[in-house]
Amino acid sequence: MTPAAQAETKSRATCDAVVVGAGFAGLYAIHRLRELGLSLRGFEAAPDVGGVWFWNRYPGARCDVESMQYSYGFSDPLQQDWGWSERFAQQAEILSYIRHVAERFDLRREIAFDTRVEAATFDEASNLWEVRTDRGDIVTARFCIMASGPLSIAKLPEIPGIGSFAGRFVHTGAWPDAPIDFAGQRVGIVGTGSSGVQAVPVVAAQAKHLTVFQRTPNFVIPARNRPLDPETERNWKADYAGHRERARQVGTFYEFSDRPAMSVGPQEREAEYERRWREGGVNFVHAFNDIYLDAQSNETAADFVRAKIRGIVADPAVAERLCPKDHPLGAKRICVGSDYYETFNQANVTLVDLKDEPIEAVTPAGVRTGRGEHALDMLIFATGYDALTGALARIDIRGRDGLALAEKWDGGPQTYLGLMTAGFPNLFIITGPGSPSVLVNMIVGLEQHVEWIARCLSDLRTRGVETIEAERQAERDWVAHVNAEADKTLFVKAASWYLGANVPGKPRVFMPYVGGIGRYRRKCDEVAAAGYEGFMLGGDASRRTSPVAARA
Ligand code: N01
Repeated sequence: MTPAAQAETKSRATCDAVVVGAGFAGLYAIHRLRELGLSLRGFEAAPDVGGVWFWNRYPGARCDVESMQYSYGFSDPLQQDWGWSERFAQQAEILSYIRHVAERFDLRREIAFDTRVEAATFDEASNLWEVRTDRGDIVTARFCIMASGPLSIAKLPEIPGIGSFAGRFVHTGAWPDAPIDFAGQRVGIVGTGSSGVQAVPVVAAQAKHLTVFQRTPNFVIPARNRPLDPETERNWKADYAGHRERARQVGTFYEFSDRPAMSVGPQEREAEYERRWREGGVNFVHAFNDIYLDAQSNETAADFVRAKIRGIVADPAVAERLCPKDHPLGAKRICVGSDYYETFNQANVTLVDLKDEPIEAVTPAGVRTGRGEHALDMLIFATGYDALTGALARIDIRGRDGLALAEKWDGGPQTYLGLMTAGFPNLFIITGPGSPSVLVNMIVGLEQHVEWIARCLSDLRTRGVETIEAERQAERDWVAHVNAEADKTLFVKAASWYLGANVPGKPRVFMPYVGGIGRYRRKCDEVAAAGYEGFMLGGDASRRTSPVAARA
């Protein structure tokens, strides 16, 4: 607790469940758990709903999952009423959608905004969690639902002198509300992942000069964004239920191939890549079914993209610096952009290759690399997140025997099914490590988690059970399975944020589950159907007078 909060406890309350975070996951959790009749308290650090879509207001921010797929599937009237304007929705439109959902289902009612959860402590005598916030709230709850997001802790690079910069600096993941005018400005962007790739062309179109500081070039597939055509929308809406059902097995629909890349000749392979490149989007990486699995097959796709870069970028030296060569295509999250490579043909854009000239310091006047100072008025850090574990580590979460989650996960996250972690009863994690999470359409993933948790809490109530907790052996087996599945793929061949490689000192563990959401969903359902196999059920709810027990 902050000193101010320590001085005064603002409010004390008791409820069935605390929900941390009011992005897509937290809002759906509130909706679903409210339907069960549970009393709830939600906390959100931002002033409003939206999660990553609240904070990622940087220029060019849009989703790379098609808008007809990137929306909730739990309400047919909602999905029939809402209309998207583009193939890939912009951040502002997605945020409007989330706000619409919050209003339509009256979801803000239980949520305290501008309030950050600082600690959650499990009390073994009562089997209750005590949750504390930076505003001095203390809430006692049977269940804690962590919907704090896998990509919500923006990571500024650890560069000396960062605070000395005389101009303005911003992180793409914590973008200010008021628009920033780049006209006449010398702007620097550090980072060329999905966020940087989206921001570069938009900033370059306005700024006097843009300097892009690139440490690792990424593979960028053109989005080919366009207005959503009414026929596509009509077709989707005519069978939305069917589409959603199929999405539950695959996450996002792509044109999945059943052929390995080397099973066809070079001309046919090239034609297939070309067709998908023209169509745009992540569909490109599904041209063959072994792009993520086989190094030789992957190299054919990587070669295709590198040839495109060399064809688009006029200066051969710049083109070469933009060509990714140190990791397989897709092993770092594939980027989807609009005119990204074309932007480097503009006279007002400079690419700085940090492999040639590493950043030494940020100075009051700009960025100093091994080759001199780049003078700047404004600096944008598109440097990513402390992914998957960052938001949980920031909260002082203590389970049995006072064990801190951060301490338990010191060598890497350990979960059973990505949903719970042993020693922390009744604490659920939505789209955390050990679940498909960031590897699938996030909304499909979080709906599956929320629905599983809702079913679980309903079952516990029916049985008069007070606690559910992952068994240590089940957790060990699951972590081993998650690692074994990752090791079969090329994902582990890149120093990516999936592995925590972007955060100095973070253990290198491949965190999301690559086994596919259909398979994962079946496993979760089987576990529940078998009486929550691998979980320990404990306590007798009938002894208690908590709201949960009262209704049991
Ligand atoms: O972050 P990133 P992001 N000095 O971690 C560089 C989702 N997303 O915000 O690769 C210099 O991918 C770093 O370099 P390197 C999506 O899942 C989706 O772009 O570590 N550079 C890298 O280039 C995505 O994957 C959408 O060598 C430094 C960049 O900063 C995830 O969010 C849009 C550095 C960080 O890239 C994160 O994307 C946006 C340093 N000290 C985001 N530290 C869409 O739906 C880091 N970098 C389209």
